Amino acid sequence: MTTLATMDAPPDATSGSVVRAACPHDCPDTCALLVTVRDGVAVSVRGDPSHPTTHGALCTKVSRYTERTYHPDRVLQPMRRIGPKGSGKFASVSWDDALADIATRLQAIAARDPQAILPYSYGGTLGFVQGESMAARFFHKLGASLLDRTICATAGEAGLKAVIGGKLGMDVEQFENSQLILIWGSNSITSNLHFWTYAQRAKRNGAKLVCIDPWRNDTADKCHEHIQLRPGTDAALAYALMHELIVNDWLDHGYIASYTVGFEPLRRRALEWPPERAAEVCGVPVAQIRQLARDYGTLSPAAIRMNYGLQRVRGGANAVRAIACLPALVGAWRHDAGGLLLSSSNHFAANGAALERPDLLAGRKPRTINMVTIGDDLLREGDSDFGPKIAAVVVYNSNPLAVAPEGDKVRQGFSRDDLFTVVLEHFQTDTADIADYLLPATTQLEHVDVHKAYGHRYWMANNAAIAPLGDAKPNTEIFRLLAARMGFTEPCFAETDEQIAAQAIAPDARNGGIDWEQLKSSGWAKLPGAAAPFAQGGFPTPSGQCEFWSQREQNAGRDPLPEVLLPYECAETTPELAARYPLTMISPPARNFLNSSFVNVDSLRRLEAEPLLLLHPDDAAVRGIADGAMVRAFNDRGATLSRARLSTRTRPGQVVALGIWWRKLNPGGTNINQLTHQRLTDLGAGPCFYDCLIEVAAH
Ligand SMILES: Nc1nc2c(c(=O)[nH]1)N[C@H]1C(S)=C(S)[C@@H](COP(=O)(O)OP(=O)(O)OC[C@H]3O[C@@H](n4cnc5c(=O)[nH]c(N)nc54)[C@H](O)[C@@H]3O)O[C@H]1N2
Ligand SMILES: Nc1nc2c(c(=O)[nH]1)N[C@H]1C(S)=C(S)[C@@H](COP(=O)(O)OP(=O)(O)OC[C@H]3O[C@@H](n4cnc5c(=O)[nH]c(N)nc54)[C@H](O)[C@@H]3O)O[C@H]1N2
Ligand SMILES: [Mo]
Repeated sequence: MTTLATMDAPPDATSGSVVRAACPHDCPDTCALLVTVRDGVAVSVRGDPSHPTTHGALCTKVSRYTERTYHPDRVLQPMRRIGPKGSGKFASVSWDDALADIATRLQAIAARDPQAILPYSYGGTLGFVQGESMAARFFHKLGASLLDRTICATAGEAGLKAVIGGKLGMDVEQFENSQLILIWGSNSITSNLHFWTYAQRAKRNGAKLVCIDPWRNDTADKCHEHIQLRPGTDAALAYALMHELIVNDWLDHGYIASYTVGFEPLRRRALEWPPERAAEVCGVPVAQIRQLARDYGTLSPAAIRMNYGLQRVRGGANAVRAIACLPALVGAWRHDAGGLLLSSSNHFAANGAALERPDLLAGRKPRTINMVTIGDDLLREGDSDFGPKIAAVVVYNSNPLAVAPEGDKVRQGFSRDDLFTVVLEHFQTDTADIADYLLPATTQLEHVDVHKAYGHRYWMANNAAIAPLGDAKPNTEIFRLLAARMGFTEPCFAETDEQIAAQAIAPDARNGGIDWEQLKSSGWAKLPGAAAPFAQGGFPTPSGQCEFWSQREQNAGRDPLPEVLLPYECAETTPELAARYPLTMISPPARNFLNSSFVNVDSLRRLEAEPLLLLHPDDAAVRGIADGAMVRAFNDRGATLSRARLSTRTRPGQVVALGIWWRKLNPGGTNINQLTHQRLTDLGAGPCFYDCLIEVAAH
């Protein structure tokens, strides 16, 4: 049955009207917002107290959303470059002139080969309307190169898919009833705050909380136990847990027999991983692994909240595969409050084909560019293998100069004088600096959108609260106008944002009866469906079972069982590199930024102060680095400056750099991605941001 929020917007007669909105950011929480508008001005953004997973609370960043929207640095007019490439010097132009010139330039390139044009977009907004709707239609009709949007989650997705069939899992609202919660590769207080509320309730109910993470982050501080493993060793830990579950017979034989395939080969593989062996690989005490296995095997219901932090290494997908085997072994899926959650995305049925219209390709099969390797790909010449040299990039909802790996290559690529770059943005980011045209985009308060979530099960509506500021336009409108200039006459290019929003929610049993008209007034609506998705099996894998052993993986020439793969860069796999660059580096999110968004919001940047590098006191001592010193972090790919913070929150030999700073706001004009590489994960072709060797020296 569908639960619909039918409450009217709370009356707020004295202080203005209240508009129901949704947080657009790339975060599992997708909060329900109440925007108070007075005389056409948004005066406050609050969390909706009636929305169960938002429960009236917002993170610091989004509670300052009006500061971001009305920021004096907002780009509010179309701008054309006047200085040399990358100088960031622009003059304002009219929309007419900008659109006419952009259309002419793109048409000339398309006449040679449309695949020389590349869209580049990611998670600036996760809305279906301002994400890949009109934009995708535009690039499909054009026949532009396709973009593989891999920069965040595809390794984890591939890992989940192999074992449980997709991005499905526990309902976050059930975690409060768990007896054991493993928070695995996630700094929940930073990046999944509303889950943390449920974890705290569970803790108050007597649950044990364990954090599995290479550094003692804020979340680890508040858990009962912290397993401080080396990055990229999670699969070994998961196998050691399986070993203990097997030898102690903490197994749910009934669940295994009814709902899984491949237990025998998995058992044999797991028996190769006694805790002693994993302890060596992971760098954690044997006793801690044994205790964790005992807890997992004996406390019920047992829940795992994985997040994407653990899959940004070479073996990221296989680590997720190994962990995804655990709930079935102990029968945790039988319980509403047991099992695992990495992403809830596939609980929703979105109508991608209607939104993006791949049929506009009309039989053409453009090449696909992986967004992780944008640095190398922009620097590649055309050839029969690669296809045409990239001649134009249209960037929206992303800031590749700051977020893509091996930043110096990315900068060099975008600096090519023969590259035509259009950037749709709110601010003059690092990427905007290097554009030929910078086009002003609206923020979530100024446009319409509809959202699913990857951390809960509610469809969310975003009504526009205010009119666009200045000359800003929604992404959709910019592509609509460009399509008209290019002579695209299909009716889909004339659809309004409302019409697009109405198509996003597919008429599919998974969505119950939820539709856009209802959603607009209710703000949010929960998907139907049982809390425990796999209580009686029903995994959307080829066999319909939880696949410990995967025929599909074997057919693809890969290991049919989860594999333990150590990082590309570490003492074991690259000893010579490790001799020169002995420190492993991870660069997880800073609490008050969202990837590279909010870095320019002064009040939030003040909270983060400066780019910080956490260094263990032993590592600092041998390098003569004092707490608070400016340090240079470097490897063969480049160098960047940070402020050293000596801390036992990290382990010896490992540094933690909180990101992601804008290059131009980071001392020295580069950021942490100057050091990361472009190699891809085992499955899913994702990035390896946390698989990186560096050296640090006093500056
Ligand atoms: N405030 C804030 N919130 C965010 C974001 C943000 O930038 N800022 N980013 C958003 C985005 S894009 C995403 S994808 C989501 C998820 O965001 P995630 O990137 O998953 O972010 P974190 O929760 O910080 O999780 C990363 C954690 O994984 C740990 N880690 C690193 N390597 C390993 C490893 O090999 N094994 C294990 N076990 N742990 C490892 C890091 O130390 C860190 O504590 O959060 C979103 N929420
Ligand atoms: N070293 C390191 N690098 C990382 C990570 C890490 O942990 N470490 N995390 C990675 C992860 S998980 C991710 S998801 C990526 C994120 O990479 P991106 O998706 O590029 O995220 P942001 O840096 O937040 O940049 C989004 C941009 O979109 C703009 N924007 C927002 N809304 C709109 C809109 O409606 N229209 C237009 N035109 N623009 C809009 C914002 O102003 C912002 O500049 O970064 C990755 N990079
Ligand atoms: Mo992400």
